[in-house]
Amino acid sequence: MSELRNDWSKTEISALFDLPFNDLLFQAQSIHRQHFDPNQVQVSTLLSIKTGACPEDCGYCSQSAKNDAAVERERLLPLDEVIEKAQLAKENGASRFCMGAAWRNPTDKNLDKVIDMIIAVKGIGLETCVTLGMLTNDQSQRLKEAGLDYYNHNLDTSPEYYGDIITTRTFQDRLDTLEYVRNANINVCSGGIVGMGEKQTDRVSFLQQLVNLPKHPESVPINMLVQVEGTPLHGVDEIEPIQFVRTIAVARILMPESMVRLSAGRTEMSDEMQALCFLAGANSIFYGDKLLTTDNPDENHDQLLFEKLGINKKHEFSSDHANEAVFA
Ligand code: SAM
Ligand code: DTB
Ligand code: SF4
Repeated sequence: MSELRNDWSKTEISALFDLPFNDLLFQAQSIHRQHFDPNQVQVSTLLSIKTGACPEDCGYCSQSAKNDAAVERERLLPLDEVIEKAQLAKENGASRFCMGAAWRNPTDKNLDKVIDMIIAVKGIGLETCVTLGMLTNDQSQRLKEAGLDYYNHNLDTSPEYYGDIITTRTFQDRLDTLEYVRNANINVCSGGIVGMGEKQTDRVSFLQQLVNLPKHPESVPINMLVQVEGTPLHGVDEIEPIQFVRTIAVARILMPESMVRLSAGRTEMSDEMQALCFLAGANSIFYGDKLLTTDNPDENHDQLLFEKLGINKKHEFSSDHANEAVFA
């Protein structure tokens, strides 16, 4: 079994990126097989519970009030609408329901409403994940008490490139929120975005930050930038597909027991590129035709891709149902 380390140097991580592609993929797939069923992929469905008009200035995001992207601004969704969407996600085979809000941070009043949603979605028999921006220690504890399974909060990029992408909150703010979530004993979902014009050294540094957290995040979303018109990053040089696959493989090698999620950007990827990502150790995706505001491949296409690749959907349950895998 590969050991879990939190002391990776940039030189070591760079050396992984620079391996011949076949050697890198062989190593990643070998490690993957020590910890996971190689033919199983976990699926989560996303819902934007509060869209647009966000005060933050994230350069990639369609929902920032500071960007000119044409997203329809919406208030916090009513509970019955969330329940309806969660039920549909469950019928379509999702095991986790992730709710995202375009907030810098939730107010305590808004948190009450999100807590009602978490309780209702858990009642349907789905795992819950929310991404609401920065949290305080107390808010993290309240989410834990409500039974939240995962909190998503991404580091997004390297500390060195971060200031080119976001100026309204610091990299340290993100680390602080992750610490509160970890202290509250909620599973951590944290990753970032590649294809934002960063260099390979930034991808090295970003993964170094994630792997050297006191504990590896249980879930690591690797997003490929979805270029949205009206955002500052629209038109940036795209990441070369093989470099993207390398990033997935390195994440898998560094964090052998974490779920590595092939997240945003799949609409722009060929089936062959996604197959390489699964070979490199990705074992989770977002399922359903929409991410938060942008398109995701439709469910029929994903179902067909899974059939072509012989992949089963993993039905993951909370810890009290651990190891209860059901093959579709
Ligand atoms: N507002 C909260 C926050 O930023 O912490 C939660 C929602 S935010 C949309 C969640 C994550 O989605 C971001 O941290 C970013 O990594 C990812 N994301 C947003 N827009 C994206 C895009 N255009 N392409 C790829 N990933 C994106
Ligand atoms: C994550 O890392 N990716 C998801 C989820 N966490 C919340 C969001 C992707 C958003 C893509 C752009 C959009 O649909 O607005
Ligand atoms: Fe707001 Fe989150 Fe988008 Fe940043 S990523 S602008 S915080 S919704």
